[in-house]
Amino acid sequence: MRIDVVTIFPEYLEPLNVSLVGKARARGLLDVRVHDLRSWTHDRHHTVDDTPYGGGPGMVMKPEPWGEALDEVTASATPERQPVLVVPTPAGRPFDQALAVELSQAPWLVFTPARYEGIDRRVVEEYAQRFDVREVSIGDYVLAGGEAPVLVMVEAVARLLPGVLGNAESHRDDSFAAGPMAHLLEGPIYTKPPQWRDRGIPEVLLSGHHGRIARWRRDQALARTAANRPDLIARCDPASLDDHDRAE
Ligand code: 6GU
Repeated sequence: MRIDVVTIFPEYLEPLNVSLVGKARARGLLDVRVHDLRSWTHDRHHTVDDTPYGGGPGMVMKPEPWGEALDEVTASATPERQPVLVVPTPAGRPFDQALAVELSQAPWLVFTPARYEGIDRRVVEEYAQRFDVREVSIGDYVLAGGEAPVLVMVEAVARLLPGVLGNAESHRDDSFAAGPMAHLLEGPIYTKPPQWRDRGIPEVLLSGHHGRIARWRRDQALARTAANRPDLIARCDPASLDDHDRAE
């Protein structure tokens, strides 16, 4: 997969050199290119913002640098290889695992993280005529810019790409993954030592009884989901939970 990011803070994307995403890049599974929006300005001050029409607080990102940047970055698009433009904005559709899976199936993502109050609306309108454009929010709070959301979305997408995670099974019981545990949060996990500060391991995990372990994990997942995300319980299919018990 190719990923382009156009930003006025290229250094904010440095974490894409680290850990899972950094390794995926080093292994050639992911081609990430970060671009400085100001390189598509032509005035001495590399101006990217201006005051909003109609008044109001803050500044708006000017359309011209974005237009030149996106024209150049997407110049190699073909009917067979179309980029999906991902526009981070608190006014976007909520980012979730289903959207991460969908984006992970695209050959090419272009992210346009904005600062200030956002980008002149005409930019989204213009590129929506040419490409699949997704305005996406990472949650119900306001950040100072879209760069941190890009880090979040790229990591969520990258770990779904073939070959990025060591073990293909690693996705299966993820919180929010599709399948029998869909809509349930993951329960608690344990490792050695078996005693730590007078705290032991739940008996069942030492029993070797896979059926009981699976049922216990499901019960823990349900209890945690009920406590932290009661909204998710309603979306849970009781029959598929029983399938999960039988599958183990
Ligand atoms: Cl994508 N951008 C900004 N600025 N704030 C946000 C967001 C995005 N998602 C949640 N808050």
